[in-house]
Amino acid sequence: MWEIVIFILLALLAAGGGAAAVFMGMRTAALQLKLKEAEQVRELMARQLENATAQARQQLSAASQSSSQLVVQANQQVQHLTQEAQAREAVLVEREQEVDYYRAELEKRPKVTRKTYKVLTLGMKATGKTSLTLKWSNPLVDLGAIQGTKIERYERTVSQVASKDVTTEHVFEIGDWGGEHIVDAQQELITEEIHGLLMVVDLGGKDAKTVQPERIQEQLREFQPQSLKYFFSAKTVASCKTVVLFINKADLVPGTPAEAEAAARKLYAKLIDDLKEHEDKVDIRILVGSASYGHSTHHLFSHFVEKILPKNAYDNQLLQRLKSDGSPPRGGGGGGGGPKLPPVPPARSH
Ligand SMILES: Nc1nc2c(ncn2[C@@H]2O[C@H](COP(=O)(O)OP(=O)(O)OP(=O)(O)O)[C@@H](O)[C@H]2O)c(=O)[nH]1
Ligand SMILES: [Mg+2]
Repeated sequence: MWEIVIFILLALLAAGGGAAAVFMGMRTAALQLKLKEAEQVRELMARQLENATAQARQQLSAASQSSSQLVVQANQQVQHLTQEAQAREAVLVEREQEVDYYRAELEKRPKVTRKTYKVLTLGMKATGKTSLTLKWSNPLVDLGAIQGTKIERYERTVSQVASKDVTTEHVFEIGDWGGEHIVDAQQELITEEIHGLLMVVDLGGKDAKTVQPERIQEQLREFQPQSLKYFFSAKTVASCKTVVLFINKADLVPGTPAEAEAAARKLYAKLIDDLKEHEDKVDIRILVGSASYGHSTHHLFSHFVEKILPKNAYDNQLLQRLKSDGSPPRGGGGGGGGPKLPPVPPARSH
């Protein structure tokens, strides 16, 4: 009986041992599987790590490459800018040298000063003041372009006289007042220092074809003795060297210039006499001519030069010019017994 029990027990033990062995075997297999899986995961992670490291290395090297490129570019730019600054500095130095050179040249030259002599032109509207002014102060002028004037100022350099270190430029400044502004012209006469006065009257209006006595009367009234005395105030005669009465539009009188002059002087005899009343205070000159034809106009320049310009202000060019113009008429002889006025329209040269 005991043997049976022992046998059974042994059998049970054997069976239990087998089962345990089976169990252990299964357990081992499961563990081996887990181990394999774990190894696979480890390998995967190792590969990923490797990839990530390689990528990071690549990025690092790219970054370091581009930063060194930037450094190179920056260096090049700095070099370029430095060269440019050097070039500019060289130009600047050159310019400074030029300035110094010209300054030194200027220092060597005599200084230029200006002496201005004022000539005032006045008269009633459309008597030909502007035509006349442009004729004697600048003969190359287109008279076709002239319109009514308020005030025009022209300058004409008359001469240049050089002394040791100063060149003096002598200049005529001509104020040409429009006929409608005769009061303003008188005002300037009173307030400014005037060296010459040019009174312009005419023998006919704007488009006159013959002498117009009523217009002449109007101008005689304008310049009656009461008004004339304003032109000869103490202030004016202190600086004014000459007063010229220019009787314009002599071309409206038929005949020779001598006949035209005689007729014009007769028509304006009253004004001429009234002006001569002041001859003791200032030089009075009467001229008869035509701004359109240039008759007697050149006498104005030589007359103003002779009366206004100091003798030490003449230069060679001016002397030549005066010589070719002929000396100004004495005692008011405009054309003398010269040829008849040319039957041609006014010059229109530029
Ligand atoms: N026949 C003739 N006409 C002249 C002469 N001089 C000027 N004129 C004419 O007269 C008109 C007036 O001439 P301007 O020179 O403008 O006269 P102005 O005195 O300056 O005129 P305002 O400035 O308006 O006072 C123009 O039509 C001229 O062509 C001249 O000698 N003979
Ligand atoms: Mg005018």
